[in-house]
Amino acid sequence: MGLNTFHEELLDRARPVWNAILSHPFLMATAEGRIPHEAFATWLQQDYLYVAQAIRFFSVLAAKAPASLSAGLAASTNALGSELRLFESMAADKGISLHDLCMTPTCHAYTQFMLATAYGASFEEGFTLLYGAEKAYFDSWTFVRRNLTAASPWQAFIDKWSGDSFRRWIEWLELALDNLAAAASPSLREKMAAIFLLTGQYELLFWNMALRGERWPV
Ligand code: MP5
Repeated sequence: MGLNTFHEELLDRARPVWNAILSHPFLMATAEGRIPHEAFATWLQQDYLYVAQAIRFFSVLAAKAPASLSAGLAASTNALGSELRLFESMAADKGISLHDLCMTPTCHAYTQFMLATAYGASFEEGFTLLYGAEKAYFDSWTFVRRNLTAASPWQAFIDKWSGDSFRRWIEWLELALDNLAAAASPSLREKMAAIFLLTGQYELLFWNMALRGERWPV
């Protein structure tokens, strides 16, 4: 345990949440080519709204970052613009509308949590949220890629989040997070761990939301 890096310790503590993500029926059905169009469309629409808020989240983090991390964060903020274009071209290709979308409760809560953490908590906590969200996507889409039974209509998304350049970004985040944690007090490290667990829970809720077609009660 003493030999573990901080990000490994976080993943270890979040194992039940991660196991639930990596056995999620949304991901298995996507891998096996039997995800209902409606469920995937809901994910695509809601993630489009999520990424638009992620641009704000990244920008706030970049502004608060120590000099050693600000360029890396600023570059990835810029990359999110082309990510939105990918959602738009995939949506157009598959006949999914991106107009007049309304956030589901889970997308709303998750993005509010993201922005509140970036604005109100320490940089270290915001950065931990970023790592949790990105790592959850890397692991989720890598799971889909490994379990693919045939060519997927959603291949562009699978490639984006399971490919080499995204893996290098994850490694950059892990090294940076471990360095931040090494310089942090024990109480700050505990706050970072709490943020990481919440992020994992929201990632799980996001797949639930898409699969079940979550709606506001009224
Ligand atoms: C990501 C995402 C990955 N697009 N959506 C959710 C719900 N979690 C994580 O973030 P990014 O910035 O698209 O790589």
